[in-house]
This record gives sequence, C-alpha cells and structure tokens, in this order.
Amino acid sequence: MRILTGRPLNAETPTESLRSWITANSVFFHRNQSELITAVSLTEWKLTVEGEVENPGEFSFGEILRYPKAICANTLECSGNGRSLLREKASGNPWTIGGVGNAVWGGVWLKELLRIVKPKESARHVGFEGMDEPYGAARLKFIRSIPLDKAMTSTLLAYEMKGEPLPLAHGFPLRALALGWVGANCCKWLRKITVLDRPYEGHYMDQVYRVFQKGQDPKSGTVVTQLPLKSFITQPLPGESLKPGTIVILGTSYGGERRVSRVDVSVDGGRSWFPAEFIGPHERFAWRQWQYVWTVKKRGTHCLMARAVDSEGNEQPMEAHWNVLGYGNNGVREHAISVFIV
Ligand SMILES: Nc1nc2c(c(=O)[nH]1)N[C@H]1C(S)=C(S)[C@@H](COP(=O)(O)O)O[C@H]1N2
Ligand SMILES: [Mo]
Repeated sequence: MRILTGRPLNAETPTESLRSWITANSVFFHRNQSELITAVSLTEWKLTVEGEVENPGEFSFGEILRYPKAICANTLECSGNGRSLLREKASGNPWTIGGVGNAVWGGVWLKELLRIVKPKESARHVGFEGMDEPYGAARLKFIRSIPLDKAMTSTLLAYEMKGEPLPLAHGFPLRALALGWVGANCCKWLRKITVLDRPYEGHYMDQVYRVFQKGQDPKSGTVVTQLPLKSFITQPLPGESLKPGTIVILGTSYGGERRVSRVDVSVDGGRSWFPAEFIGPHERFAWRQWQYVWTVKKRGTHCLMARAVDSEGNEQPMEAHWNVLGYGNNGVREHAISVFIV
C-alpha cells in the first residue's frame, strides 16, 4: 500500500488492486484521525444507544448477532480521495485514486436497533462515537451524525467484511456504514450511538467534511454526504509504455446513491468518446467496473479519459468544483492519464 502518514495511519490501495470488483481486505485503504485501536475485548465491548429515545439501552456483541443478518455491497471512499490530482492545491492527505474500495459487508440494519430504542418525535440526527482516542492537546473526538432518515433507510452496522470478521483496522467489532456516503459518515470501533434533535456540533462536523471556499466560514459549507459521480482508469497505469495492438482499458465508476448508467472513454484527450462495456456485478451502492478494448496503431503519447453518466443523465464534470479541503475530486481531466505507444 502507499502510506500517506504513519501516525495516524493513512494509506491508499495500489491501483492494481482496484481492478477487481471486490477490494481485498488486506489492501483496503486506511483513513484515521486517531491512533489505531490495537485490541478489543468482545466480552467487555458493548454498544450504548441513548439520547432522544424512549428506551435507551446497551447491546452486547452477542445481542447484535441475534438480529437478522444483512449483507450489502458498498463502495467506501474518503471524501479527500483524488485531492492530490487537483490543479490548485488543497490541504489534507495527498490521496491519488486509492482512497476507495468495495466490499460486501455483513451486519445488522441500524433501523433494527433504533426500532428497539424508539426515537422520540424530536429525533432528527443520529450521532456515532468510536473507541479511538484523539491525538493532540485539543482532544477532539471523531464524532459525527447523519440525518435520521439516512439512519432508518440505508445504514448498516457492519461486523463482517468480505465474509471475515471486520478487521481491527477497519473498525472491529462494529462500524457504521451510511451506504453510498463518504467514509466520514462511517464511524469505526462504534461504542455509542446518540439520537439527537439536531446535527451534532463539534470539530468534525463544523470545521471539516464541509465544502467551502477561501474566506468562507467552514460551518456555512455543505456537509459531505454521498460519493460524487465519478469514473477513473485503473489499467493501464499513468506513464506506462505499451506496444501497438489491442489494449484493454479497465476502470471503475460510482455515484453513491445514484446509478451509473454509462461510462464513455476517450483515447484522444477528450475529442471523441466511445461507450465502455460494464463488467461484473451491478449492486445498488457498489461501484461498476468497466472495460474498453482499444486497438491502437499510432505510436506516441495518448491521453486517456473516462466519463461517467448517471441514470438521470448527469455527467461527471470535466473539472471538479474546487474547495478549500479538496473534497470530492471527480474531474475527468484531473483523472486523465497519458500512455506511450512505442
Ligand atoms: N472512529 C473513527 N471512525 C472513522 C474514522 C476515524 O478516524 N475514527 N475515519 C473516517 C474516515 S474519514 C474514513 S474515510 C473511513 C475510512 O475507513 P477505513 O479506514 O476502514 O477505510 O473511516 C471513517 N470512520
Ligand atoms: Mo475520509
């Protein structure tokens, strides 16, 4: 993996490992605000659910396992993925394209637990708190909340990743997955869920994970929610030298809660476009892999691009909308790659 920072651990998936529909657990990207949890005792672990509810309570791991098991494919992406490709620099971890991965997760629907604790009329948001302890004197805890509607319709509490117990680095024993939404909404090492009458207020809600411009108060920016509509090329690699003949261009495409319905590929820097062919599974919240078979005779530099279109006809933008923290870089040009036919 490509390590961006060692403490906290932030590392991206190598491009070769993004070519299959399932990303192997061993190379799934890491994104942390705090020190990694090194051990969790399942017998001592419990999940507290409280706040604006009629029946606050605690759930042991055994109790969680007694709820009907749900299985769901979901592509998880860090909102900063692609940041280092932006033409104007933005602050944050320098992700290229590997701050994303797809897995089949097993767990329990959050709505099942919420039904037990019964949110009150006043309930609007659901806050998540993990076991990780923050760095620094400010001791800012990574606590974030999502709207009650998202929590009730499409949020999984996952304890399995690709049929294995959730790996420690990815949130063992239980993590939230707001399906189709960026990683910041997917709290790892869950220990407390608080139902709130408004969005949680705190550093990780108000100062970051918002889209804002220079001179603008971060708090007035939009909160990052679903993944941007995006596609990118995973084969060949940028700068690769290839022989003339048949070249299989591989890539992926996703759009959070949107459905990707087409991906177009250009091999001439965006002058002409041809539809790619989808390959592999097609699941609601998971990426769609695609291929484009390119026959090339002309030697020299070729600029390859991919562009996703969703079921409502929205197109991936040629250039992403820049923001101070560089979130959601889905620009076609920013993701273009050059290869050499020698
Ligand atoms: N408790 C906790 N949960 C967290 C984080 C964290 O630092 N602490 N980081 C979030 C962010 S920003 C992302 S992108 C995802 C990354 O999940 P992964 O490390 O399993 O890939 O976890 C999210 N959940
Ligand atoms: Mo993230």
